[in-house]
Amino acid sequence: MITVHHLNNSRSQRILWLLEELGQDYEIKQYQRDAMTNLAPDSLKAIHPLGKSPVIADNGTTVAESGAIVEYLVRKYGRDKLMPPEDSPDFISYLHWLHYAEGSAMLPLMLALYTSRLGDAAAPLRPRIESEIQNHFGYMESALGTRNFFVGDHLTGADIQVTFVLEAAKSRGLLVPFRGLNGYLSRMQSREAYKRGIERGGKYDLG
Ligand SMILES: N[C@@H](CCC(=O)N[C@@H](CS)C(=O)NCC(=O)O)C(=O)O
Repeated sequence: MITVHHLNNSRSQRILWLLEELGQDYEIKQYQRDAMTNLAPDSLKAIHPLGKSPVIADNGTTVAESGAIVEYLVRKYGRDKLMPPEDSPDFISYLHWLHYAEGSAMLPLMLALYTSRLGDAAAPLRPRIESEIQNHFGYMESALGTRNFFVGDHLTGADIQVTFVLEAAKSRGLLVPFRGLNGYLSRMQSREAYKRGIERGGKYDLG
């Protein structure tokens, strides 16, 4: 049985969605963010030293880091779903988007979040952060174009990784200029498996 260590309002929501897309049985262990600090409880450090979410346990194997979890679950349980064949031209593109989401696109969003707490002291950093947000979201918007998915003609794990980035941006009012990404996000959120993941995970509000 797969256990998802699920922190409210967090990236682990994407793992619940993925497992619903895969039609895989799983159980959820819930963790709540601290109301003041928004940090995860220390009990999550007993599962993995970083104390971050998501983490999964699968028959004694613990996997942390959402890109690694998506790759692990799709390879193990995907049965040809949610990733292109490794010998197809789409495979490199799949790897790119799968890792780009956390490896690159989240960084300017996190910098915007942290520096927003610094007030005027952050002023010298803001132009660079804002231009990087335009750079990354402009890149995603033009790469998506009129396509339904980031890779090929079907949902892949890469879409699940990218969708959280778009949700995080939208929650901070940063997605407004990107019409294509807004439409894509709505389509992802209207998938039945996405909605089932939300029902299982509980209230989801990135604030
Ligand atoms: N790149 C990591 C990021 C993990 C991460 O920072 N998770 C956040 C939730 S979205 C977390 O656990 N925050 C609580 C904390 O840092 O205490 C991943 O994708 O798994």
